[in-house]
Amino acid sequence: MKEPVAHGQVELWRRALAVIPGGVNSPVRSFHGVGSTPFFAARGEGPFLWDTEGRRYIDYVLSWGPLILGHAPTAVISALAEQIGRGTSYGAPTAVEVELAERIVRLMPAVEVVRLVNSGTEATMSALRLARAVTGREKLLKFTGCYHGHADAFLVSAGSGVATLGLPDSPGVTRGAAGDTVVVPFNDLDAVRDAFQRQGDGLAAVFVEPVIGNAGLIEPLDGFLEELRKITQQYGALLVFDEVMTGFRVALGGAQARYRVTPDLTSIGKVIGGGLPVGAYGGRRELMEQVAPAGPVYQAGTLSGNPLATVAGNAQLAWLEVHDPFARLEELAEKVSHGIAAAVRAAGIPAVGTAVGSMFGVFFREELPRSFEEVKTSDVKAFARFHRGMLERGVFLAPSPFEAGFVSTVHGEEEVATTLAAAVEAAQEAAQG
Ligand code: KE4
Repeated sequence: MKEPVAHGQVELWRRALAVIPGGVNSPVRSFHGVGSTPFFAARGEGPFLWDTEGRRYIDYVLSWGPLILGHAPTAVISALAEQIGRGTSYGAPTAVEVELAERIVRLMPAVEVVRLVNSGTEATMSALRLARAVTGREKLLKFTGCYHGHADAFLVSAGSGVATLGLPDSPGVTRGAAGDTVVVPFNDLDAVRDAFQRQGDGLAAVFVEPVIGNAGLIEPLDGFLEELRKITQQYGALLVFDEVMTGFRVALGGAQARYRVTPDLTSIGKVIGGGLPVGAYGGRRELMEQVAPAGPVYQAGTLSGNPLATVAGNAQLAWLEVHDPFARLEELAEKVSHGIAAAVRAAGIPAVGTAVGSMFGVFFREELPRSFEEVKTSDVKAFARFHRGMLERGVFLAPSPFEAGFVSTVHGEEEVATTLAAAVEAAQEAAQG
């Protein structure tokens, strides 16, 4: 493997490594998943990101999902500019957080009441506590390849950063925490039924990314989500859709609207904050009204519902609600994923592409994977070489074969053409090893 791409930012990288673990504030940003080192971002505008050396990249990471309107969209920036002069946080209720909650309730079919928090991790962690409280049970079932944030109970064969870093379960997660988590392969209903037959009366909830975005992009097989709904109802467990990534990304109302399956609880994040720190969990009224101070299940947060995150999220969701761009976004995501896969196959490397709404995946393997186990048979080394080649040609793909890609409303035909032209060259280079 060639030396990591220095991007002329070696000094910044040296300083970062001296004072931040691994030089980054979130592992997947380290480019460890592609055996390289990251560039340092300096500015974003529309579909583009610039590094501190002035190199421009067409950005398909988009802050790992939040920037569905692209970088610095007028709607979001003007809302923030108006708010910032009135202060950044009040520690008191605001009208704008009520407006954001009302919008989420209006748009997500399964959400009647919602609590805003500060990250997807907080959202899933709180949803799990609530599920355990209302069912009086302790265990949860999750799927390999699904990443639900870094709360202890979920860091058991998680996808995303953990899988990318090859840490099937993290040190520091206690036996007690991990022991309450049952993990089965995605799309494997026999394994789900078997888990419920063995310990159904102890299972509080099934957590699932309804479309996995943390193992590349894996769609549910026909009927999978519907069956999860039936099995959980049969055993009195809650069904929790982790829509932190799919929410307002695979459809205006998220996966629950796209697949018409109604979970009991939903965790969301990313898009609803317009790029500012945010998360939320919500669901059926009788469940959510168990959350303090309405009920006994404690959860809190200094900056939850923060006025900057809520004005940004409101502005972004309002734009989506008025324009509903999802049909066009899916066409764009299809073009990019299938075009990249075709370029890679033409260079002699097996590859296949897929898209769901504004999310896409490209796997360096013959067939579309139905589970994380299948994703792991991809040619990750060829992907790493391809990723570097694309970066050198000004295209920023997620620096891991276990992540999804994202398009925005401001990615146009020109950006797609540039991307696919770069893919032809980068694939031929990658094929030479
Ligand atoms: P955060 O705590 O990172 O806001 O959200 C955790 C989370 C929960 N659920 C799902 C489905 C998620 O995708 C995430 C976070 N996604 C990763 C991307 N694979 C965030 C990127 C990162 O970890 O830096």
